[in-house]
Amino acid sequence: MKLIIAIVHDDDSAALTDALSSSGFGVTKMCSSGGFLRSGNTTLLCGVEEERLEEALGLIKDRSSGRKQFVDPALISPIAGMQGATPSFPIEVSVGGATVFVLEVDRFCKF
Ligand code: 2BA
Repeated sequence: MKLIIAIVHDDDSAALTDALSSSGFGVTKMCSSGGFLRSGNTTLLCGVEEERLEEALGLIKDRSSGRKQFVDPALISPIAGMQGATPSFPIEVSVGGATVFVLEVDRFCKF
């Protein structure tokens, strides 16, 4: 078994959760925040049998859209190499589609 950890945009999370659930995947949705933008995103946990891993990843890929956001540099974490020189104008940041980790599961039980 594999555990998919997928960090997605809040706006994609409902459709993605519905798609995974209606395809028979168990999914847990957690509220999270990015360390860079410090704004909300959604982290999904999805335990899948190995033979359905690509199917689940395909659903996540198809329903996670990349976005460009303008952010106030004062509200984000310092950008490497720009310490002391924070721009005073909004900067454009590309976010997502989905940031995905796939982990091996040692053991899965429900008590
Ligand atoms: P954030 O950390 O808020 O990052 C949002 C977006 O800001 C990132 O999009 C990236 O395009 C940009 N960004 C991040 N750090 C940056 C930096 N030091 N300088 C310039 N731009 C930077 P994504 O890469 O698509 O990441 C979306 C979210 O996925 C992240 O939100 C974070 O919550 C999560 N994430 C990304 N990589 C991760 C990792 N290696 N481990 C854990 N979580 C990760």
